[in-house]
Amino acid sequence: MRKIIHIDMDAFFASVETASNPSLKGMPLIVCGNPEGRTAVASASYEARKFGVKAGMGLREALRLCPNAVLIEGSPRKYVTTSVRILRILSEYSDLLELFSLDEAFLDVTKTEHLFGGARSIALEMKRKIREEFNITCSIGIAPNKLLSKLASGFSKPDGLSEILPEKVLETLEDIPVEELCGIGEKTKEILNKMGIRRCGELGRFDVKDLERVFGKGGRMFHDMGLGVDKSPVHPYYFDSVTKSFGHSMTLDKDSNDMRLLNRHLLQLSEQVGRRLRKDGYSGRTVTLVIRYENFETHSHQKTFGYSLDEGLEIYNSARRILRKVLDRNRMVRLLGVSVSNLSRGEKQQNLFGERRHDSLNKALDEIRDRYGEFSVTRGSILYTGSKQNIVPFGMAKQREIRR
Ligand code: DCP
Ligand code: CA
Repeated sequence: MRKIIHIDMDAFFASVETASNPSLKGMPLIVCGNPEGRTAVASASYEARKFGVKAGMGLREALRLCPNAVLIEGSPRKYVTTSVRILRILSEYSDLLELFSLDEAFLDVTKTEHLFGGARSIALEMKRKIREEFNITCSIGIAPNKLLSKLASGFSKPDGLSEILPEKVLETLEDIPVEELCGIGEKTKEILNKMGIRRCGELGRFDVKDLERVFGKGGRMFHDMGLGVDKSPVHPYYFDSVTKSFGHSMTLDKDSNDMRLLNRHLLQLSEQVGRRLRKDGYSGRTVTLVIRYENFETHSHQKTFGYSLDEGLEIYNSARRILRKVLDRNRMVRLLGVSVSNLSRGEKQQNLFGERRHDSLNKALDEIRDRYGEFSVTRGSILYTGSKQNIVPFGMAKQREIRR
């Protein structure tokens, strides 16, 4: 039986702001993008939530509900720094640490909990350290898998700590509305409700075949979810892989500089690389193109993405762009090679609607690093992919506090 911890920072952006300016403590606080533009609520303090203010809500509506709210234009860099520092604390308790979004992480402590007096002690210690170091609170769930630990962390927010014991799983799930499970979004909920399924208990007892008829492969996953079954592993962020890259190269039948022909070969190579990556359960962020000219002079060029690739077409698109940029068209090409490196391992599972699961950590952090000033948080589901919530863009302007 595994022991998984899910940790979720309470009102994360708002808490970080309050921690850096304690005079805000106890006030209804809204962190948003540029308050003078069209923006939405990114994070609302619990005091603001009492008035009905929620993340994703337009600022105008939020202010109608809570006219006295203090507005703060968010500073993404501050949240990323805090997030990374918090991660460091969490990583003291297990190597199996997965950042699920900027302020949520899973920790598999199955093999390490005994070193710290059990998962509960770990949770309490993490809470204490985060409070002492950052003056912010978090909510923690402990359970035999990710699905249930994420559910449990929401049981008594803010500053909560809840555990779902293996023998209590079904009892706990029985009356919980299906949409509280991570991965059951609005659309799925509606379809399930129409089928007469409102609670997890009902979902777990529903005929799998009927669910499969409606949801295809997803049917079984939903059924499992209703029973609290989730085998997905905690994907560690830093995957120290022995395999460093996957690549293919080919010597052309005849040296050529015909772009159409070269692209055709690139597509074929990219498809091969993608297939091998997927077969071995890898994806990678760096695409490298190797060009050898007729005189054996060999060049390699690469591009690194903020997310992982494992599909031929994506790899091809990137390789083709590199080729277009770097190819010396006055020379004949003898060999082409495509490889993908910067690998991480983990199932890239399809969601119901065929969307891809992007590594939320990489995405969140890289997007901010690459284009500071724009910030988006993608919330994934554990098993499939997440749908994008409202994106709150932050301007480049310095953090301002607007008192109204
Ligand atoms: N976020 C955002 N835009 C959204 C939702 C969230 O920019 N539409 C950002 C701001 C949040 C952070 O992501 O502080 C974490 O999102 P959560 O949904 O976990 O919200 P909070 O941490 O603010 O609150 P909670 O205490 O409910 O976890
Ligand atoms: Ca949170």
